[in-house]
Amino acid sequence: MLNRRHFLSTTLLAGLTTLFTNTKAAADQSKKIFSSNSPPKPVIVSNGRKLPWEIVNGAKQFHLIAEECEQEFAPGMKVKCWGYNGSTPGPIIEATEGDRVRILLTNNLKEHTTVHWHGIFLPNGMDGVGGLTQPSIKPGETYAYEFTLRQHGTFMYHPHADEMVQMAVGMMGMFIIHPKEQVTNVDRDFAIMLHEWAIHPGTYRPDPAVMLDFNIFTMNGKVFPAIEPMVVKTGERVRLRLGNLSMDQHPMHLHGFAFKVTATDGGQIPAAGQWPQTTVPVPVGSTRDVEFIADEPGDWVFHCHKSHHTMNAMGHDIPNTLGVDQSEVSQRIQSLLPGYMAMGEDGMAEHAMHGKHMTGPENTLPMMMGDGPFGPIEMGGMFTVIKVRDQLSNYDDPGWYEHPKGTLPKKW
Ligand SMILES: [Cu+2]
Repeated sequence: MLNRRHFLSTTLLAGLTTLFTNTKAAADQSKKIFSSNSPPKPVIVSNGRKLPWEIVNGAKQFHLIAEECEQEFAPGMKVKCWGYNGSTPGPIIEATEGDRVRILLTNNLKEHTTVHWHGIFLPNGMDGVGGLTQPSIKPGETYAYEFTLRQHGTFMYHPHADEMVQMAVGMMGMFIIHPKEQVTNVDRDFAIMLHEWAIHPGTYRPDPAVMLDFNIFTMNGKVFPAIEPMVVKTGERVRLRLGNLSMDQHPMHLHGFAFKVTATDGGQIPAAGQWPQTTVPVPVGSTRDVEFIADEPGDWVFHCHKSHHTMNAMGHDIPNTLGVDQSEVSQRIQSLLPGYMAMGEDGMAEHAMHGKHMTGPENTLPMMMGDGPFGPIEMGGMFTVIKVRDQLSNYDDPGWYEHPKGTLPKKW
């Protein structure tokens, strides 16, 4: 017993020491414990794309194009954004520790830009800060960034020029660096960029002047139910890589499992420092990797726990009319303010389908949408489903979960 206790306290001490020394040492230590020879599996990008590369002069060469793009957040809503290579977020850059990478950035915007490699260790001149480490890249120009990847983890890219505007309208992407050897055996490795937007009902462009009052919340540039579900086989180890360059923290909550936070954009967290959680706050300007074993089949929800972030197209400056009979009032206000919509008398659910049976403004999604096997799900925005199944022949959407007999709540 004494020996065991001694062993435990030494292990704990070793863990804590590692936590506060440098991340490289921590990564080396965990490699010794978990090392396997299988190469890392490629990351999965629901609704997204990866940036292709080719070897040119001894480096993996990628080509990012900064440009305006039309992004469909969900059927019924197309937004004029700025992004990379035709989408926001831009395609994921995926590489391996030790790679020499060369990333060309062509600026097809009407104003200057740069690209900063968030969290990545590199020579100062490659850091992409307009005015400080390089001149801004003018419209029509192409610059080449080149460096060797010295770490692994989940990182991001975004402009460091007119940031307030360029990030508010969608210029961002994720940069995944795999370890040379797989550190833990992850079966399904999903990358999700979280973002929030101020798109006033009836308009087509995000408003970069808004600081707090966002009304559209996306995962990889889509809102629920246009977000593809994550499909997993029972027993598989799942990693979710979450990135956030929006103006708010997003507390991302998983149903059915507890996960451990295994890494941030600062590096890998040694086992002793990995907290079990069901909600991981993803702070502004950071990434979080979480891992869990999907050992219970079902349709499990993964969503932001700020309840306004699982709604679409919501105006937040509405009066509170819970408990108020307003059948006449709404009509009178609508004659002065077309498109006016008050909170419901008994709650918001009556607005779930406002795009369907009430006339909403043009290019504006219902606040809550998505039908499940039992009725409307009454969610939108930053909300998706992880579908865990015992039997899978491929990872296509398997449809809704069929609950075994006796595992549903009974009407009493
Ligand atoms: Cu959120």
